[in-house]
Amino acid sequence: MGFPENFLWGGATAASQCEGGIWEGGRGLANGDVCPAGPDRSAVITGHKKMFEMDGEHTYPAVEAADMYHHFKEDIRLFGEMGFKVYRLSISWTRIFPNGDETEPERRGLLFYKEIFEECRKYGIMPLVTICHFDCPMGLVRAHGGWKSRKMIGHYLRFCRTLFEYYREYVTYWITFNEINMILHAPFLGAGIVFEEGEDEDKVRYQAAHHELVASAYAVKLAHEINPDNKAGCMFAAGSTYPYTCRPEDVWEALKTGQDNYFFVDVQARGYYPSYARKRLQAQGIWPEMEPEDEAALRQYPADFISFSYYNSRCIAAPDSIQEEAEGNLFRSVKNPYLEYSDWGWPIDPLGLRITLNEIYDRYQKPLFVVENGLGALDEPDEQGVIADDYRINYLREHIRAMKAGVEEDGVDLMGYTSWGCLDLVSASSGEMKKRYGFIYVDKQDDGSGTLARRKKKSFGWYQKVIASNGEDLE
Ligand code: BGP
Repeated sequence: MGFPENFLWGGATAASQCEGGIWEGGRGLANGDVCPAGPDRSAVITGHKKMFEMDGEHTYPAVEAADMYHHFKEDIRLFGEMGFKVYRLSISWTRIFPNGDETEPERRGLLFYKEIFEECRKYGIMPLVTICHFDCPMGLVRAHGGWKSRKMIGHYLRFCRTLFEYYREYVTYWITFNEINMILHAPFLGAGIVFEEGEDEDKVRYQAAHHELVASAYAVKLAHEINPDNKAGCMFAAGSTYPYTCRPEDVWEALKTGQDNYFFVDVQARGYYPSYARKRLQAQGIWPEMEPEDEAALRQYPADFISFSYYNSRCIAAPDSIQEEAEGNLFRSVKNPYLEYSDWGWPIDPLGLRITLNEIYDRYQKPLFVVENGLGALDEPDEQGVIADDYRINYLREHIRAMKAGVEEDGVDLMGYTSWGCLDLVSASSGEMKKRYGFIYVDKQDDGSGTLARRKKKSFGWYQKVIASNGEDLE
């Protein structure tokens, strides 16, 4: 009973949010580098303000981030001390192909990740690699407008092939794109897209989504060809959509919003565009342009597993019912009066994780992997430097309990759990360092000050016990 014996406990990060060192090792500029902190961030990440290089007026948190580029040995040692079985990380595309269109990879970038994987191996930690986590070479943004262009498929697959071949003996678990559905909500961050004046934004979004979906299918094919042991999964920002009331109009609106979210996984896991999407996109005149072989590729190479982030559920009301809006993971939703909210206004809903697990498993019947979950909070060290993050422990405990019930009582096939930002890093939505998720505190402040020293929070020892007991000891 409880979690399966080989359950994969661990933590997750993304290159652009933790590495820094953006001018080192021959690395090229990426979209995440030019997303500033502060009030302009939202317009930049949503593709409504063009920022192709850094200017003197803004600060750019990805430049140094948590400086994992120089601290990775210490960081992975700490992950090992916590007992991680798996570490989810992403590979910075521009460390391997600085401009995105080179034919030969950059050796220094390849060696950097090889060292990371060797370090993981020392502690018996299996890497789970996100090939593209909010990452697009600026060279390809300038040349092609990011994923607006079909040309991206070829560049992405060259990147995939390089990784699958070079890291063949280190990595067998891959995720093709992080939160692929985020292309609808943060198209510059997700896919290097900036809208031109007068462009039909939804048409652009769904065309770019189609390119990513086809690229993802071919990546699955390539992963299997290069190493039959490879497992390649899809990944989306999940969280069940609740109707605000039982009024049928609210239920209908919630169902439609849920479909918009499941659209990507419907294609990646089932292998075809669902009929609701076909009808709606055609009715709006934004059915994507396709090559004749695309639909066959989607069918032939579905994802091996479904991974997702879960931070909160969403609550949706019919447009004619005006309700207070809630924050939460770049999605708009209505404030759910039954839930508590985090320091950043995100709802906290552990049972929602169990509901979400059931919903996804019922829908696809494929192995699932929770690859992000956690609480972004203000952590203040006391005079002794102790960070007593009991609020984080409480959040994680309740979510792990809900997940356990999903496995034990509902029979969901769950491979593992990697909590988000196991080490403090830059927030994707706000660009802040002070929105912290980690078990490990990083002394880096929003004004750029700090020694970058690492310090264990109270949750560090707690998670260590959770892992050692395979999720039994949650106190
Ligand atoms: C997801 C992303 C992550 C991460 C997380 C937390 O959307 O995949 O990259 O950042 O959310 O969100 P935030 O950093 O905005 O608090």
